[in-house]
Amino acid sequence: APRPTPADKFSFGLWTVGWQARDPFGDATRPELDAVEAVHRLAELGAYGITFHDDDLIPFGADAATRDHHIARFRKALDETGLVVPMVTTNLFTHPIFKDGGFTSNDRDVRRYALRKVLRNVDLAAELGASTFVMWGGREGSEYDVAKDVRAALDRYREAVDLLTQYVIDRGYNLRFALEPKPNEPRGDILLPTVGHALAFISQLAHPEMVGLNPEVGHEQMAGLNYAHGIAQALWQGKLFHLDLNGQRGIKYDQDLVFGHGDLMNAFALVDLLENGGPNGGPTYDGPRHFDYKPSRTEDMDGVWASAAANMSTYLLLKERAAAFRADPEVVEALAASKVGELSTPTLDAGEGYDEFLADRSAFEDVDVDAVAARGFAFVRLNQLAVEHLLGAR
Ligand code: 3MF
Ligand code: MG
Ligand code: MG
Ligand code: MG
Repeated sequence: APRPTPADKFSFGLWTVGWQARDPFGDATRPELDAVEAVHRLAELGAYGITFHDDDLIPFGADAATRDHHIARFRKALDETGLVVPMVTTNLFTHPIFKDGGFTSNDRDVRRYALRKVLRNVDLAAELGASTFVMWGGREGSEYDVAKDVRAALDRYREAVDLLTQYVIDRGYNLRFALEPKPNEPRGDILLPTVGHALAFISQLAHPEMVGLNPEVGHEQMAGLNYAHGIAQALWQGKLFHLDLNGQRGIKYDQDLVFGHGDLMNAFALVDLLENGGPNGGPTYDGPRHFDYKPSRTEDMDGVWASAAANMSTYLLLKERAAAFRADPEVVEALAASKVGELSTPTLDAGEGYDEFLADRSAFEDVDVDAVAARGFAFVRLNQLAVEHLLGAR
């Protein structure tokens, strides 16, 4: 497999390789991982960045001296390795105070506390040079429809995000926010459950240009949705600020498997989209290729590092396979036969208004509907070529 280098822009959450594999039914299966060791090991594996929640680095409730100590050690490790911090995020889900949410808790004291926790962490993000601040509202939701006024919750969510964007503007920070949708878990239902909901929410904000998305593979797939489609729409709307790559097998709990260890065909389409701009070579994504996965509970520490490496090598293999797919003359011919490029041709002629369009008999009156309906699109042949490239058979 190809060896990753910092130029590939792979980054990992500190909470991913650091996960001790505690789950709702079982205790930790692995020891604590020191943040400094995580930085060194990830750098050795060829990553370029590391991301974290405030509480991953600094224990919740630590005093100022302890906080400074943890930040200083972490900074030193970054300096020693050249690893960067492209993104920072806040934990508003672990501590019991957030059991009914942070920005949208029914309890106003909790909302004020949550917002202060985030503001403090926004300062740290700017200090460490991050350009993206991710917000996953994992506890912003409910189990009981009668207990949550969703419209009021969205007002409070907007109020919080508007305060944060104004703060960043006034401080002159080079920071944008990225909302991370998720349909459920740990709440029965979470607000902003999908890419589409989050995009619609952003349109209601005071500074929509400063807020985009951090879509996660598994989160969209938990809702039965097509991740590559969601990413394509986020790119189309200029809202793909960051992403969480991992693997998920179907509509079930959030599995956080290694990237590609779920829907591999969709991962192939995704990498083709990010790297080549998709079928017709549209805009690509040049931000971090960020992994938010969990080394499975069955793994020891060797397994943790093997799984971290697996994320990157799967991505690079898919990138190679996607390039080979694009370069294959048979694929070029199959794409044309399937009229994939024709979708980029505007439906109306240049300068054509509805008067000219209505006068064009060839568009309607003279159409041989049965003949047009009989044309096949040959999509299956095209997809089989993708499968063959993916399997290394071409
Ligand atoms: C939960 C997640 C989160 C977010 C993280 C970043 C713990 O399902 O995906 O990871 O990615 O909070 O903001
Ligand atoms: Mg997740
Ligand atoms: Mg997940
Ligand atoms: Mg995530």
